[in-house]
Amino acid sequence: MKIIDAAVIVTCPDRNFVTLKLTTEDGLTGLGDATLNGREMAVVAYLHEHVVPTLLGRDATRIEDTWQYLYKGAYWRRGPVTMTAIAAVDMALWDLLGKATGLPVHRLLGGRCRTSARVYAHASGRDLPELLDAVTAAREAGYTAVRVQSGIPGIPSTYGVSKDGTPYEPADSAVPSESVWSTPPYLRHLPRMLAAVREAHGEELDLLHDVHHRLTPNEAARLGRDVEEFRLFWLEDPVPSELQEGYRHLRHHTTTPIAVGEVFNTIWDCQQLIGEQLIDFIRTSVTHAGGITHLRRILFFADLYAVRSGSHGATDLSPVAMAAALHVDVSVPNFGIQERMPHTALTDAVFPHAYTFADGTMDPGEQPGLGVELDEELAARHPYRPASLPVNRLADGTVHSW
Ligand code: GCO
Ligand code: MG
Repeated sequence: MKIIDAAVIVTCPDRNFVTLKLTTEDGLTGLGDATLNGREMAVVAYLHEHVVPTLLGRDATRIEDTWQYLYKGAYWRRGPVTMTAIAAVDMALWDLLGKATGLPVHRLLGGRCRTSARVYAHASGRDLPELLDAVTAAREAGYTAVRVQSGIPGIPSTYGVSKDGTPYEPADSAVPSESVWSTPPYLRHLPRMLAAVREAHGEELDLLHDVHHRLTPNEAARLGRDVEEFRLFWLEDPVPSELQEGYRHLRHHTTTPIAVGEVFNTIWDCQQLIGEQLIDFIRTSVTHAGGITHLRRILFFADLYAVRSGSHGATDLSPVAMAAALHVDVSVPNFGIQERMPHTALTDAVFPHAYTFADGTMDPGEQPGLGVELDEELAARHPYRPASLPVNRLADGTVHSW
C-alpha cells in the first residue's frame, strides 16, 4: 500500500485548520490533523519542506516505523511543530489502515474497553448568574461533567469566558490581543464561584476548572486547599506545565485532583509528573503529542501509575483530531474523560464525520478508519486567516503566562 501523494490543506471555516491528506496507489485517502493554534503555517512549512518528500513511495502500513523515522530520523526531536507534523502523518496512516481493512481504528487498537467516551462541556459567564445559566444549559444538553469559568470582579476580561454570547474562541486577531491579569482577585473569586455552582446545581454534577497556567506553585497549593470542599473532578494547569517540581509542592498540600498536559508534546514532558504520581489526569492531545501511536504510549505509561486520560478537545483541534481522540478514548484501559467544545456548523460541514454525541458521551462510530472526510471544495471557499492567541500582562505591564 504505497503512498503516492501527500497534500497539506489549510482552511478557515470560522477558525484555521491544517489537514494532511495521504493518498495510496489503490486510491485510498487518509486524513491527519496538523493544526497548531496560532502557529499553523510553521507546521505547514515543516510538512511541505521536510516530511512530504520522505513519504512518497513509503509503505502506508508501516505505522510504527514511519513514526520512528520521523522522530529519531530528524535528529532535532520534540517540540510542538515537529510533533504536530508527525501526529498528522500518524493519524492519516491509521485512517488508511482502517479503510484498507474495513475496520474502525478503535478495533485496530485492540477494540472497545467501554461503550462510549464520557465528555465534559464548557460553561462560562461574564458573571455568576450568566455562568449558572450556562451550567443549566449544559445539563439540559445531557452533560454530567462541566468545566466552569467566569468573569472575575476587578479584571476586565479573562481566559475561557465568551464575550458576547458567541462560542469562546481565544485566537482573536492576527497580531496578538492583550489581556490584563491579577492573581489576588482570582484567588478570592474562585471559591465563591464554585460555592455558587454547588449551591445551584448540587453535589452530583462533576465540576472542572482550568487555571490556564497562571499561578505559582504556592498560590496553586493554597487554591487547591481552598476549593477542596467543592470536590472538583479536576483543577487544570494550575502552574505552568514546564515547572514540574512545582507540582510536587502542590501535591503535598492538596487532594484536589490535578490535570495537565495540553501543551506537552512527548512522553518525556510528562514522565516525571506521571512516574511520581504528581497528577491525576494527563491531557496530551492526539494532535500535539505525536498522533495515535505516541498518545497511546503516554497513556499506557500513565496506566501503570493510576493516571487517567483527559484529552484536550478544544475547537482548535479539528474534527479529524476529535475522531482520533475518540478511537483512543474507547480503547485504552485508563480513560478518564474527554474534553468537548463543539465545532461550528460550518466546520462540521467541511469535515463530515461519523462520531456522535448523546447523553453526555461521544462515540467514534463504526466506519472504517477514523470516520472523517474533508470536503475540499467547501474548504477552499474558506481560506486561511492569520489569528493569534492573546498575550497576558499584569497591571504594571509585566508579561504573565496566558
Ligand atoms: C482547554 C484549553 C484551550 C486552549 C487552547 C489554546 O482547556 O480547552 O486551555 O482552550 O486555550 O486550546 O490553543
Ligand atoms: Mg486548558
